[in-house]
Amino acid sequence: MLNCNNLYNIFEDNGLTFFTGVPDSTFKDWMEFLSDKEGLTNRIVSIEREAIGWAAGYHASTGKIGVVYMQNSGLGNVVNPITSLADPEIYNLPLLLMIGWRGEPNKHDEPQHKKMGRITLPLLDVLEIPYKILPDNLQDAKQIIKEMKQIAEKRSAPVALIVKEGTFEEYKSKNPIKTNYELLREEAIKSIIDNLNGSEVIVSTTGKASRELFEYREELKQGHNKDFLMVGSMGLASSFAAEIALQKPNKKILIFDGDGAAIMSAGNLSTIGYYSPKNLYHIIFDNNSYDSTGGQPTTSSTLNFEKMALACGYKSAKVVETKEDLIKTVKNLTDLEGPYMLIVKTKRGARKNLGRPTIAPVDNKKAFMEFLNKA
Ligand SMILES: Cc1ncc(C[n+]2csc(CCOP(=O)(O)OP(=O)(O)O)c2C)c(N)n1
Repeated sequence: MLNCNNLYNIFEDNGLTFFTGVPDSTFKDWMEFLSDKEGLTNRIVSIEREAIGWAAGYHASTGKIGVVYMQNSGLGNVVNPITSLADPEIYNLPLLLMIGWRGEPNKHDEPQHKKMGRITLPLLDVLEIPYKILPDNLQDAKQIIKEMKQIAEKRSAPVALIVKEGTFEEYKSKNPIKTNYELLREEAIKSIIDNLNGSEVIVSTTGKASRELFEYREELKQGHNKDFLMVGSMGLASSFAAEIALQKPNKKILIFDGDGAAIMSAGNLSTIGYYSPKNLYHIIFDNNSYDSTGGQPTTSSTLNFEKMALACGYKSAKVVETKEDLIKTVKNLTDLEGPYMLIVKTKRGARKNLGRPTIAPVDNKKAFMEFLNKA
């Protein structure tokens, strides 16, 4: 395993002190280290493709190479800017991609990572991006990082380091960011479920929100057919739910979203406002962080979701910070005209023993469609 400080020294020796990207649990410790370390720049952004723009801007203004980190699920999001901005046939911009390898073949991982895990290296081949796996010992890592940096420089084009799970030694931030709200996301989810009438459809976002919803339904023995657990495709819960709301005007459709996922698909708030489904209730659990990948900050602390929703054409929006206020609001939530946004301020964090959905995504979809299409 690599000690984060020692690894950073290698980056620094190679002039690599600018980092940007969307977090991944593969480099949770590395991200905590970057947040503590002085003398570097770390821009945590809202979607991977945006990070290519930040790193390209960094190169244009300094002549130096930026490091762009992402989970391999974000690789699809960067294909366009890689081929149309950084590519040697276009602007010829050097970048060092650091890609977390979820779903590595022959290792156990969640269903949504399997395909991308299998095609990560072939996809880099197709994109004509030279890559190496980041070794987990310092001596080899030093050699590979130097080599990849030189290739990026020589070709003035993107190169990639593939990061396997378990590459980094544990690192705990000395200044963890605090969110001083009453509720945890899981408590908020439970309060909402307890105060709905039970006929509502719920589309829940990527990460721990879906896992918590699944476990609570298990505990209550309610089945899962009214819930669509969007385990991958971060940010798409809102568009998926909005179309269902338009197609099924007699059903009440709720979105359980994260602040990170909502910001990742911020454009969709405007699309929702434009098509304006009256039966859509967009609930955002705003913990100011990408909690599911280790609690790295999102930009929600300087963003006003309520104003954003109204500016995008939602009928109304409200922020709640306490359990009491949440329960009061949920009791008659679906009597209101949508699209409606409810922002629930929550603390970071989740239970250590939180499980994962035990139903296959395709079975979840089948049961969900049966429920939706019942008269
Ligand atoms: C395209 C893409 N990039 C990154 C990830 C990794 N990822 C999974 S969950 C998550 C954090 C989600 O944050 P948020 O929506 O705020 O919800 P929270 O975890 O805080 O409940 C991230 C970054 C992903 N699944 N897909």
